[in-house]
Amino acid sequence: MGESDLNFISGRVKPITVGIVGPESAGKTTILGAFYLLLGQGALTTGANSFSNSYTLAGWEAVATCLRWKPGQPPRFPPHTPSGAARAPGMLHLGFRREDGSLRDLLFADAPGEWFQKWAANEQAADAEGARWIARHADVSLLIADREALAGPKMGSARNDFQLLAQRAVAEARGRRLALVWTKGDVAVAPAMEAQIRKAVASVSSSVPEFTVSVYPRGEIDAAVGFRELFGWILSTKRAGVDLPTTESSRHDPLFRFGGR
Ligand SMILES: Nc1nc2c(ncn2[C@@H]2O[C@H](COP(=O)(O)OP(=O)(O)OP(=O)(O)O)[C@@H](O)[C@H]2O)c(=O)[nH]1
Ligand SMILES: [Mg+2]
Repeated sequence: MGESDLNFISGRVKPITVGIVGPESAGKTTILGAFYLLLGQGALTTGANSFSNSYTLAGWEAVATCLRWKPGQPPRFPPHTPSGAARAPGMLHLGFRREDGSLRDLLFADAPGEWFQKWAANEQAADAEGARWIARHADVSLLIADREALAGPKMGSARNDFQLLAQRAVAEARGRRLALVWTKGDVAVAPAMEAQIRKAVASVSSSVPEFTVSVYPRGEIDAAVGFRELFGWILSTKRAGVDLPTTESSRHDPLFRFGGR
């Protein structure tokens, strides 16, 4: 779904847009594929939010198909998300019906990590338009910390890149919801490194929630648990109400001040 298709959804009620912000190969598309597979099993949400509809089933199938077990073929990871010429990110839609009958639309932006790397280095970079769009429009941002990169041979530069991206994302979120999401939770990371990553996020706001996801079970913990917790938090997003001025507002209204002519 592209930017111009969004009218289908936003005509009804403004959807909640979720931006997944992280470098290349950080596991962003895998999160979306896992959400979709769990949705198909009825295991993503509870009865309080039941799946209603999606305008982008073909798109969801495209991200999740690699992760599925097929006869004679074990699951693979999704291919690298191409940056291509498109300037706005591809959007994936899910609609949920709540117990009170109301609908809630979610839009997930699956952007290539390259965009965010360019955006982190230079906010005004010409080829970071997609990252800027996400930062501007996301009601919820998932800031991705790739545990594999933070434990690998290039952990120092992965940490520096994260700090830069976190700074940019936190500044841009300006009060909107932001979570720190550790991907590849099956990979061990040095506690000192974990602390530095948390510090990079907490320097601006101390109440950033944290989630850990992995496609592999971790000990006793089922792999689905992390994805489900993350999705539950996303679904609990409420749109901030509009504060209309209440005090003596009628006095400022030209009609009441000057009367009709
Ligand atoms: N160990 C482990 N590796 C994972 C996990 N999830 C993803 N990976 C690895 O990370 C790679 C990249 O995952 P993607 O989901 O394609 O990453 P992405 O952030 O969408 O990457 P771009 O599209 O290039 O920006 C995969 O090919 C896997 O090798 C996980 O839960 N555990
Ligand atoms: Mg991707």
